[in-house]
Amino acid sequence: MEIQVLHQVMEWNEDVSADVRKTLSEKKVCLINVMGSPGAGKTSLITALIRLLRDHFSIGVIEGDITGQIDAEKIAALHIPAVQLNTDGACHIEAMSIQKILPDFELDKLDVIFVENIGNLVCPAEFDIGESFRLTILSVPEGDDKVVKYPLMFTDTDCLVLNKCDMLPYFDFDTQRVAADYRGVNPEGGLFQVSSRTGEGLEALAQHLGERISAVLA
Ligand SMILES: Nc1nc2c(ncn2[C@@H]2O[C@H](COP(=O)(O)OP(=O)(O)OP(=O)(O)O)[C@@H](O)[C@H]2O)c(=O)[nH]1
Ligand SMILES: [Mg+2]
Ligand SMILES: [Zn+2]
Repeated sequence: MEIQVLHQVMEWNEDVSADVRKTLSEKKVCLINVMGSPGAGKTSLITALIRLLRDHFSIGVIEGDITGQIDAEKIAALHIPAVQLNTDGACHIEAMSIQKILPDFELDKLDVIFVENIGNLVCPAEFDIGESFRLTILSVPEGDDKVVKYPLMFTDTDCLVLNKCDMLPYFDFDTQRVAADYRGVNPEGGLFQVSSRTGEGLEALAQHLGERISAVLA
């Protein structure tokens, strides 16, 4: 399968997140910025959510990776429009790249674009890419102290998804501690416990996202 690969603009650029947001607002497309560590389950969760949401919304995906197109191939295999963004070493996605990629999608036909950010719990949170909302994934094997240690990723998000909950019996991971830490820094944010593997908790998350998407489309 032929995947379109674009490269991130590396020189410093002005913040174009407002332009991206304006374009998406005119076209009524909801951009969801999915962030989390390498291997937290970003692609797995996006894939699972596509299955639950595709009957209701027209979906596209931008896959951010330093190099390669493994994740975009997984999305394209579901017959979902996918563009691979290679940052060539940069550890986050910038709005400039999103602005460059948007013309590759038929925006008039799309309702949602998931952006899988670079696997990184730090600087993706510092960059507004013009998203409608942010989703942060923390997976059980990463440990339950991450909200305290990487605060920005949890304060500057709209929704925290605890993934790999099927692994809870095998790790010392205190979900109540994570919930309390998260509530302390982000009282308004959504919180969902899921397993992208077993499907546990995904219906509730899909329902929540569906409501958020519908609000953008209205
Ligand atoms: N047990 C379990 N494994 C999971 C779950 N979600 C994802 N995985 C596994 O975790 C590994 C990483 O998942 P990915 O979806 O590739 O993670 P990612 O965040 O997209 O990784 P990068 O794109 O490399 O940053 C894979 O082996 C998945 O099968 C889950 O809910 N439970
Ligand atoms: Mg991935
Ligand atoms: Zn970075």
